[in-house]
Amino acid sequence: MQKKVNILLIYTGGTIGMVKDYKTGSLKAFDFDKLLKHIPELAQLDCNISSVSFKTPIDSSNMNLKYWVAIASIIEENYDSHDGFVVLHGSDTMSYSASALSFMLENLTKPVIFTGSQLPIGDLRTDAKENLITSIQIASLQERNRPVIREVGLYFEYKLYRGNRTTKINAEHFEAFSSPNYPELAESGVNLKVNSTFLLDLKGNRKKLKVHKTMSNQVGALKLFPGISEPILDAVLSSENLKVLVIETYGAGNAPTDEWFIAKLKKAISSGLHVINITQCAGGSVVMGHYETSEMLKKIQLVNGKDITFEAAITKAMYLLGSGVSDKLFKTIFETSLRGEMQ
Ligand code: ASN
Repeated sequence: MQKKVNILLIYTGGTIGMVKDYKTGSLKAFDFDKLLKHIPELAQLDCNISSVSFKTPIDSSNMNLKYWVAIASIIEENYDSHDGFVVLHGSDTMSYSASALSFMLENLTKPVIFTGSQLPIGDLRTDAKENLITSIQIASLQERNRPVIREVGLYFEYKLYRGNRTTKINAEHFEAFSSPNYPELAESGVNLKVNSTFLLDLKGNRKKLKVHKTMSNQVGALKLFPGISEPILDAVLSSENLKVLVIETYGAGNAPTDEWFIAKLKKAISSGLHVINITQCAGGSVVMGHYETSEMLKKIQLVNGKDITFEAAITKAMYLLGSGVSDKLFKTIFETSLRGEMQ
């Protein structure tokens, strides 16, 4: 007989648990116990649910590295006693957090499902109930007494995605996320359909969970646009303590061929800055050398971000810097898929 699974809900904040401040009219986070009272349906689920909450729930625009460590630590402390984890999180930065946690939790063999909502749980037309209930069901899925999902996922509006492949694409629609370069892991319709072939498979890896709690914020980003000027590039490149710069280039990884642009990047790279080339297109991949406009970038050793999302690129860089990866190995490791975040 299958044992009842234990699910831990981790409440960090976000719209899902917000109420209107009638003085200002704006939404603010509120108490987690009140949130559970809004979903009596949880009692019908065939699993044991326990919960922990951030002392002060946050709007996810205030998310930072310290909070990521807090989430990772809660999962670490409860890893052996629980079969799955559901993280309730604001949607604004959920893709960053799901990406960050995917890197921080090495050798993960249990589900960590991020979810939230566009409307508060107390709202009549809320999307919160479906998102929360199905996330718990997904985290509870077992096959031969082991979890079906063994990675960090993000569930929103009937779809489960690989967390580090997602991006928030809409501030209004219930379908707020997309995973442009990787198929859905599961879809909720009349049946809960899991696309097993796309799940992360550790292939017999029996290593223990390793939680990485050192992340570095010595990371910056630059989005290219036609007419970008030298002082802008200078300002970014001369930022104090900058170790990694993520550049959002055009199309398949293309950039202006102006001499000053290439020369400044080249100089920065030879002084130890890691410059990562990702595309500002929602879908598709960087292919350096495909066009003349990316040949020089390849030559001066930009790191190839391939089809990684902006969110995963930033958090992977934070993780690699925090792990103390040597300058020599940074490029090779960044270009390798660690948690299914890139091709
Ligand atoms: N501002 C909210 C947050 O990210 C948005 C939401 O959850 N839908 O916390």
